[in-house]
Amino acid sequence: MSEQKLSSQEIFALEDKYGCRNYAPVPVALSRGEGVFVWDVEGKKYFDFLSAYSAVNQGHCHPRIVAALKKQAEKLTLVSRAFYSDQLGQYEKFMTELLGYDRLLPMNTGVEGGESACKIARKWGYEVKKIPENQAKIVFATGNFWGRTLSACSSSSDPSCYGGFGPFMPGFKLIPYNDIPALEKVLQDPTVAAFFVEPVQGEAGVIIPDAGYLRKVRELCTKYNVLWIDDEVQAGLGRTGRLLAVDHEGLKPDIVILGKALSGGMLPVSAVLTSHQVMNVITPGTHGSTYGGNPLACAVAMEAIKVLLEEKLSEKAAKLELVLREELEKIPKSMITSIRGKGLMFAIDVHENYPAYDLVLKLRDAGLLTKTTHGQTIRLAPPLVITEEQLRQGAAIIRGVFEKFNK
Ligand code: IF1
Repeated sequence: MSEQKLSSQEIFALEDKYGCRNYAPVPVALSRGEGVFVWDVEGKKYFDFLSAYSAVNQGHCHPRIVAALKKQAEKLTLVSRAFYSDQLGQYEKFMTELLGYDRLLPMNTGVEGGESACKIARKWGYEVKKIPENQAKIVFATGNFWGRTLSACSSSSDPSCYGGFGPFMPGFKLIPYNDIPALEKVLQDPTVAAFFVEPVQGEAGVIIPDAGYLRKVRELCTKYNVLWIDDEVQAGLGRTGRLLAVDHEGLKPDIVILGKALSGGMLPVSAVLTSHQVMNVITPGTHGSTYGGNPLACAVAMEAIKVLLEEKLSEKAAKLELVLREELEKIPKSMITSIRGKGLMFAIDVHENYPAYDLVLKLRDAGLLTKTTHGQTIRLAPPLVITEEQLRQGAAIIRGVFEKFNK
């Protein structure tokens, strides 16, 4: 079928007629991406300040990652784990040595990484911590978001995430985020196997915990023999200005989950990294995935990480944090109630007098794409390849839209 040139309106109508309405996208239909820019089907150019929720940290269609995708795609894409491939072992070695872990479980989506981490933690609880069978608990923090499966919904504190999807996974407990006394109390329950937490909460609106919180998480999980599961799917891989967000405090979780930018936005690739002792509770036949660890994913992920490292994108994000904060602070103070950010993972809370979604539409019209989360919060997360000049240009667009809106 020839590639039909559809208008934006035709695209909106097609999805509305034939698709599951599980999203209400910002009305813009994109057909091309390059670096920090995307273009709609009418040819209009935009700054991408969402980065596919931090999955394109390396920028859209990074040439090195596209080349790695093409090269591997013409050789071997998938053999399943019924057989070995020449890519998986190299990828596992590369990633475990880079991050200082013993073993890597390759999966596809971020939520599969989370599900796998929960399975591993439960089995470790029974076999190593000697928790009585079927009594293992996993503790989560309110405001968490780690995907859309029934387990992820079961751990959510957000009714819009879990409503209508019960009954829920047993053995999941919730405590407030950034609350050490609550954590210490719950970890004294000897049936707790793990504490599953984001180093910076993304969906909740870029909630940054107090300095030292994660260090106390590490100390308490060690003290009570509980596995610390660190969900770096969104905050990781350079987004907050370090390779892993926990690197800001030099900490080592027991289990790390990666996703999103692990493939530079090419295809779903996630990973769970941990020690021999923890990973070895998973034995042949106790976990798997058709596409998990496929040679295409491995080749792409290795190149995506090499790009992150060789282009020093974590360091760039750390440096540009100061620029973005400085620029955002020029927005009229009466319009914003809070600016939060680490690296290039920012969110601004808009005063209730100014509908944030209307501002998002004005930003789109002005050539910058982003989205709200939880009503009045606007996320700002450009690809980490953005230059200082481009960042200031994007921030000027944001400031201009706010100032015009305020008239
Ligand atoms: C949607 C949110 C962001 C994540 C963390 C695991 C996952 C995610 C910290 C699961 C996924 C995505 C999911 C996507 C939009 C986006 C999102 F708004 F939903 F919450 F980023 F904030 N851990 N987040 O943020 O990874 O299975 O999606 O690969 O569901 O709308 P996934």
